[in-house]
Amino acid sequence: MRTCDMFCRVIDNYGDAGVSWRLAQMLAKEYDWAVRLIIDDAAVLSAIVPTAKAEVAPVKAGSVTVCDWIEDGSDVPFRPWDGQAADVVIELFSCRLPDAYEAAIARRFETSPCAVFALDYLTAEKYAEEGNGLPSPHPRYGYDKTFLFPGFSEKTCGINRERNLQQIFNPARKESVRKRLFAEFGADPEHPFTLYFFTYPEMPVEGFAQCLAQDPRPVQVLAAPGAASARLKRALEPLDAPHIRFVQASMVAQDVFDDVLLSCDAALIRGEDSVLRAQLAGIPMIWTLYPQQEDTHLTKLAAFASLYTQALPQTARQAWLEIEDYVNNGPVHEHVWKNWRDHIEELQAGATVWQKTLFSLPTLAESISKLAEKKLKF
Ligand code: TRH
Repeated sequence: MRTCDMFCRVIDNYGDAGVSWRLAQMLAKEYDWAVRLIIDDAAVLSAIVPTAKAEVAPVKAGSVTVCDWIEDGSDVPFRPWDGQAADVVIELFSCRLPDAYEAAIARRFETSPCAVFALDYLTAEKYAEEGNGLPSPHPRYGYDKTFLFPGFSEKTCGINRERNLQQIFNPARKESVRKRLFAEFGADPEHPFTLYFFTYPEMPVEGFAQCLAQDPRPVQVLAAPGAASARLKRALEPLDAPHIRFVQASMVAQDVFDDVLLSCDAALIRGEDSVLRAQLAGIPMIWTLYPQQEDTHLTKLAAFASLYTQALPQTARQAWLEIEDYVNNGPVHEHVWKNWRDHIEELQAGATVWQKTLFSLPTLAESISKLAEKKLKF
């Protein structure tokens, strides 16, 4: 039985917990590893995976135990801990491992190998290919930590997706799932165009409400909980736009989230994990990126755009790029939504091509397990 300890600090929102949980699940279920997810804010994880609660429990092959991260200064980074490092250790998103745990890794290396990884965010930028698999010696103990960069090519460690994803996003499930879920939300399952809306408050939400109002085609907005959705609702109220139906969705468990995406015709979606799920669902999507200082998110967007739009005809490509610029960068452009919808069929065809590309990439769990086995041989 392989043991694996994953460490995650929640910076904000749900993404860090969401990505960690998915990966932990895949390593446990697809590779039969005994995984401990040590997280500093288990409450955030519980919000999207209600069954995932921190517990002091022994680890089991094929399952994930969630543990509270006990802050530095303690000799015990989580409980129960026997003072040993696991076979595989994953430090997520530069969270820095606890001192006591690093010392345990160094002790383990004296007698047997340990596979230590630092997992970064998903990106289409070149550095993901260049940096993936590179080792970095620990400044104090000298053992190697290997960088893992998820990305959209074979040279990266791939994407965080299940092996059996085609079953989850099976179009044959769409109609029944949609009927059931939309009834729960009070949405119309027969509506010709439903947009799932899950974005950051930094987005120009009021301007987007105007864009929706200016295009007379009916749209049902299924809005995720959050400040941006509340603002969209307020902004739509005074507009005389009976063709827009606003429906508030509740927070759903991560597996139901996939079904929500499968049920919708398109998504305006944020972050890392959610946007990847929308792509895997094969629906046209507009991506609002996690805003970063010095606008580095725009560089990230440009790298992604160069891949994602490859299968699109020029005019559809332009429409997608313009709406992306609008939602992430905010220049006033009242026709972006209308132009984007004008190209919805081409955008849908492009989304299907891209979905196939994603299904052909290595999965993150597969890359980690292969690399780990190599490292553990020496
Ligand atoms: O929530 P996010 O914006 O979070 C992250 C973090 O802020 C992180 O620090 C940052 O670096 C990263 O964004 C880019 O976005 P994300 O990644 O899309 O995560 C949301 C998770 O929440 C995802 O796993 C899906 C899940 N979710 C549900 O399970 N149910 C829901 O109803 C909703 C709305 C989301």
